[in-house]
Amino acid sequence: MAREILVLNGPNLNLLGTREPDVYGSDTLDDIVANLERLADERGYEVRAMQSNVEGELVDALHAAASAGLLGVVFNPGAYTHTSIALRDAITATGLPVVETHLSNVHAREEFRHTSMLSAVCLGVVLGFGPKSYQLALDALMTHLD
Ligand code: CA2
Repeated sequence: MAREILVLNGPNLNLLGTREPDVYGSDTLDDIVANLERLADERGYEVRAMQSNVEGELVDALHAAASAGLLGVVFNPGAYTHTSIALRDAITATGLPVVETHLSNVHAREEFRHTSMLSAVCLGVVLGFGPKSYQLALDALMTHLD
C-alpha cells in the first residue's frame, strides 16, 4: 500500500505566486506541491494535495485523510491558524501527526499572527522559510514516520 502524506493548504494560498510576492514569494502552490512530490518519491512516499478556502472543508479533509489511512499531514492552515478551534479539534480527533507550516515568520508580523490555535496539538511547526518551509516540514514528517 502506498505511504501517503496529505499536503493541506488553507484560505488564500491558491493565490500564491500571483499577489504579494514580497511577503509570500513567487512560487505558485502547484510549484510547491510538484517539488514536494519529488521529495516524497525519493523517500518512498506519495503526496496528496488539497487546498480549500472553507474551514469545514479543511476539517473534512483531515477526517478523510485519517479514514483513508494517510500517514500524516503537512498543513498550512493560513489565517485559520490563529482562530480555529474546529481545526485544532480535528487534528486531535484524527490523531494524525501534523506539521504546521508557514511561508512567513508569523512572529515577525502583526501581533494577531503570533498566536496559533494549532501548534500545541501538532507534531511540530516550521515557519519563515518561504516555500522551503514546506520541504523542511515534509522532510521532518517523513523522518518521524520512518
Ligand atoms: O505565512 C503563512 O504561510 C501564513 O499561513 C499565510 C496566511 C496568513 O494568514 C498566516 O498568518 C501565515 C495568509 C495566506 C495568504 O496567501 C496569499 C498568497 C498570495 C497572495 C495573497 C495571499
